[in-house]
This record gives sequence, C-alpha cells and structure tokens, in this order.
Amino acid sequence: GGGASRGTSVITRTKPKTKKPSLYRVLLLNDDYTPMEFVIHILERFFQKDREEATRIMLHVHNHGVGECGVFTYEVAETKVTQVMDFARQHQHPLQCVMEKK
Ligand code: NFA
Repeated sequence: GGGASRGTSVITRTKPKTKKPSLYRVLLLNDDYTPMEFVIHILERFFQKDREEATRIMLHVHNHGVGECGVFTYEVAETKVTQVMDFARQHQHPLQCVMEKK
C-alpha cells in the first residue's frame, strides 16, 4: 500500500478513476389516443424542451412510432419514466414511456 499508511497492507489506486456511468435513452411510444398537446406538455414539463423542440419530438413519435426525449444516467432516466407514466395515468392517457441502455 502507499500514502501515509506505511507498513500496512492497504492497496490504494494510482490512476485517476475515469469510469463513466452507463447512459440510457428515454423514449416515448406512439399511440392513437393521447392528444398531441399532452405529449408536447410532457416534453416541456419533464424534459425541459422549448415548444418548438417539443413539437418536433412529438411529431417524430407520431410519424415513426418511437422517439428520444433525452439521454440520462440510470437513476435519472428511471425517475423520468416514472414521472411521465404517473402523469399520463392521472390524466387517463395511454401514453407509454420507456428507457433503453445506449
Ligand atoms: N398519435 C397521437 C394522436 O394522433 C399523438 C401522439 C404523439 C401520441 C406522440 C403519443 C406520442 N393524437
């Protein structure tokens, strides 16, 4: 071992620790019933998108079936998914939000 603890068997790290956290995409899925305006609101409220970007993402999901809201560490992504799913359920919309490892 190194450092001030001479004479003991403590092993310390030499290299700076640079391990990056795994990243997760948060995705919205299209459905036939959730109002477009509600999806735009979700993107503004939970993903800090301005109205133009929120509208672009909503239309991408509407036209392609799935689209990315953002990329986050595991805990943050999980929180976003829970917030969106709870909010959609409260308003009785079938909107689905999922996360996937990048
Ligand atoms: N397809 C929905 C509609 O036509 C809008 C929508 C967009 C739903 C994106 C879910 C996600 N009302």
